[in-house]
Amino acid sequence: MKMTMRWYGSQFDTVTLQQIKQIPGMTGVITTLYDIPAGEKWPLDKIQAIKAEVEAAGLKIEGIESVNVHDDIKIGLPSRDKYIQNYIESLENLGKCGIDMVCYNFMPVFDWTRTDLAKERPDGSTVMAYDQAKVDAIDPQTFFDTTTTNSNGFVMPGWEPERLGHVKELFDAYKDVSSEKLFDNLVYFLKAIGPVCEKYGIKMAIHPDDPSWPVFGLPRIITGKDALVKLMKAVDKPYNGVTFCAGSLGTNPKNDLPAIIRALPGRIYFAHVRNLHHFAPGLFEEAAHLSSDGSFDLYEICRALDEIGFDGPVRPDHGRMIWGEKAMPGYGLYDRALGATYINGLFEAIEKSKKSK
Ligand SMILES: [Mn+2]
Repeated sequence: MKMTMRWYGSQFDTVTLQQIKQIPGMTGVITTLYDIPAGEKWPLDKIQAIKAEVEAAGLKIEGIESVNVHDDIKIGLPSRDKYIQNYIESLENLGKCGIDMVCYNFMPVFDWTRTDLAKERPDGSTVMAYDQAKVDAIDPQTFFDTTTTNSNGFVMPGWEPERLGHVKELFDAYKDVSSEKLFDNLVYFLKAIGPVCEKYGIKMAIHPDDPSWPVFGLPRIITGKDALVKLMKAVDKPYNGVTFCAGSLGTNPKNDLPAIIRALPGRIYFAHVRNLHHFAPGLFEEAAHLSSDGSFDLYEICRALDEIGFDGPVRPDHGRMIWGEKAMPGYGLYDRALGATYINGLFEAIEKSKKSK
């Protein structure tokens, strides 16, 4: 396991590489070219520049989150081949820089969805929260507008104003895309990028849908164990893998998180380890990482990862907003640093208890 933090680049992130470097056990970052819209090519010189910047801070780029997939690819429009070609060239440039893990998702229109970006908890910290009743009560455009105006002035990942300024058109474009069709389009995409992944040893790690059920009537297909196993079989090659995200898969309390990990030996390339607190089905808030603060057993999650021999990057994923910090919701420094330290402790204990047996 390699402990990492997501970092959006010095232009966009409130957290610096120097701060990340000072978190005990932190060896790398997961980054992206945040200003390149989905569908465009990633220029080699820009990748080289961010790589040099990260390495100058004594860290390593352990992977990319994300190279976003253009909606035309998800919808399966004839223009998808042009966008897939761009994606292949982006992977080629990443491969040339020795970057070999790419997280992506296949969620239509919206990326991860929350109805509250700063819900106050009794201790004064704020967290992102989800309430299905609120989603059911509003239309997608209003939902998009509220989310973007409440994000502290930050553009959140997957919520680009240029793209989501056309929410209605996007929804229209998806109206004939069933779950089956979306899945077929994903397989088409994965097969097309296979050769470049194999050439550079790039591991594609799909991020599960968040929340793990259809939102606003849009299909969601990466929702649990069966879906992930089905996708691994549909393109049964090492380059086709998974980002295990506890927070996303765990939005559905029926998902047994350690069982999902054990069902994917050798195919998990990246792990997002965090906690949620469930109040009722479809009603939850993000919690501190500690098992006792939420609904998940983080020890069992880390133990399952260790058991399948997972050796990829882990990141603490979202954190609470604490100590008066102002940052992109979920992506402050303080609580993610606390989370990383806790996760490191769990892995150390698992490692040592195995040796003592
Ligand atoms: Mn995640």
